[in-house]
Amino acid sequence: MSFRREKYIPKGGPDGGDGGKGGDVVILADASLLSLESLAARQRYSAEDGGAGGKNKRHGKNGGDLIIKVPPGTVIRDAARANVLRDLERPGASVVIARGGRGGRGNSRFATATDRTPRRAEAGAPGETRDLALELKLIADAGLIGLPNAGKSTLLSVLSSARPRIAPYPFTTLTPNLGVIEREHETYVVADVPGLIEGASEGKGLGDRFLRHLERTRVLVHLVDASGERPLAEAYGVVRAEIAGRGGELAGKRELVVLTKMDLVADRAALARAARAAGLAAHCVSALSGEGIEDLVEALLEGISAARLEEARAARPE
Ligand SMILES: Nc1nc2c(ncn2[C@@H]2O[C@H](COP(=O)(O)OP(=O)(O)OP(=O)(O)O)[C@@H](O)[C@H]2O)c(=O)[nH]1
Ligand SMILES: [Mg+2]
Repeated sequence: MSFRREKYIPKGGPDGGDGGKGGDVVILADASLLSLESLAARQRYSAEDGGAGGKNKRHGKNGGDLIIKVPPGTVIRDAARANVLRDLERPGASVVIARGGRGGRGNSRFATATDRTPRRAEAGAPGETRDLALELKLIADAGLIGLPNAGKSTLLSVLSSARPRIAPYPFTTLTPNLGVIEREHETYVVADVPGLIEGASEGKGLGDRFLRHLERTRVLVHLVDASGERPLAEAYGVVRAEIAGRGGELAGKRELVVLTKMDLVADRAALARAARAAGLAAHCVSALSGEGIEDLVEALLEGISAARLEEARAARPE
């Protein structure tokens, strides 16, 4: 609230300006970030307040927006209701998650013919406040799947410079590992996730949590232990059933089938028959001898490139 006061104008009219708008809180997907860790240090994020209006109908300064950067793949949920508000899948995607409050109106706005000296001004509205839960869904080009002990982590270690834990027993891998393959200036990210078992889609084993990550991959690389006791068709089928049980897009993803530990296979002809009977057109590899690895990498990168191309086409507006 303010009144014009000048020499020789003892009773000037009201001249209080409006308040500025509060800043918005924006969440932006930035490809240079890989985790949400840097956000965990703070509990509360606010944009700048709007400035107060001034004399001479001066408008208050608008508050600056606060831009919170998160890695692409971040899902924003309402903390209490757990419903998804926004899914920032692509780099550059952003959302105004809380709007700043409107600025109040200065007293100059309230002058009327009957009230030339309004002694009231309007307070600004408070900005939006929200409690959010942010979750990063892993995004990789390819996801290695298979029963526990199939050789997933070992394969990741020969495909990339990742050094995941490898051991001759099931459930060695407890959280996903990422490895990067670099070819001709392109990088491809491969994820090694914990082994799947019967009932994974209903939450058995480490199940559900990791099927979720696989949804964000472009190609599935399905490993079957060629030296294992379980018949190929059965070992393959168990994992496929869990993928199907998950529902959604997962079952429709491109899949490369890989028979692992070929160095341990004595009767290759019998193995070839079993694969054919199961209808599996598989790459045969050994992480130990290196057999088949180069061919697998080529097929994998081809599959990833084709999937990326399809996505780019789908994302392009008409
Ligand atoms: N001989 C031979 N052994 C292999 C090969 N690949 C993996 N193994 C062995 O198989 C065992 C299991 O390998 P991992 O890579 O840990 O298997 P995983 O699929 O990651 O297992 P989980 O993390 O438990 O799901 C280890 O003892 C590896 O050394 C291979 O090509 N040849
Ligand atoms: Mg493993």
